Amino acid sequence: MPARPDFLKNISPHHGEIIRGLLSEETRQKLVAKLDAMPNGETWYADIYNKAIYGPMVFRDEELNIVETIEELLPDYRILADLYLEKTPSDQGFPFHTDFDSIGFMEHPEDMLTVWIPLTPVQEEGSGQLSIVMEEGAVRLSLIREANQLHSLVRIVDPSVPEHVPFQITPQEYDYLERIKVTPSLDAGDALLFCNAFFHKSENVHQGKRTAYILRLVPKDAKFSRTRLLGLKMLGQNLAVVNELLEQHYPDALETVE
Ligand SMILES: O=C(O)CCC(=O)C(=O)O
Ligand SMILES: [Fe+2]
Repeated sequence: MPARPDFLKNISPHHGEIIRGLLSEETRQKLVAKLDAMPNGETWYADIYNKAIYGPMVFRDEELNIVETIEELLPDYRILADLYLEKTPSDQGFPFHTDFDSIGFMEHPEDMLTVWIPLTPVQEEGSGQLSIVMEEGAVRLSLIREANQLHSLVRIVDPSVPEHVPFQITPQEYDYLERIKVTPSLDAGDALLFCNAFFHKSENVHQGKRTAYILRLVPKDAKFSRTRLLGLKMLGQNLAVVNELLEQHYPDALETVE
């Protein structure tokens, strides 16, 4: 992994970090047993993954010790949500994207940090690794998309804001992302930290299935946007977390929409 340049550190200090052996073999087995026993989710994620559970909230399970593990690793952060994705050769997964259904509500979306933990090894082509971008050109491009999407969310709540042309990635830009992407090799239970406001991509699986448990972290002092939380609520996105944040930070806003 190349050294993180200052511009990247200043926007997202942990982007691209790899933690070896974050989850012990024992924890991983317990986690897999719990996720296996849970039914497939019902959100649109389940259309592009073999199994996708949006917010199984298993990190709250004391026996897994995940909250303490993260507290030790990143004491300035707390876990907001989790996600489980099972990918097989017939599942397309995500091409280069950023995650605005998860982070559109942050005052600073780049503050949200993902801890991506493969539960099967992802060490070669065809194993379903996760690729991220680290170059300033690509990160700036993702921030253009961020501004564009946050503007659209504001428009949901206030239609008097004029529409802006949608963000579209050109074939040249896509080729550029492919050329400069970084694809770490990880063992089961290792973790890749990345900023999900920056482009990332799910690589192909050639055989069997790749499983990943994903944590969304926010700084303990993170600020959330009332308008954009309401926008996501109106869109019906990520409702478990959005409703919880509205109740905690803007209970008055709930009276207006319900
Ligand atoms: O694991 C995957 O296939 C995609 C994960 C992803 O896009 C994310 O965690 O934001
Ligand atoms: Fe993503």
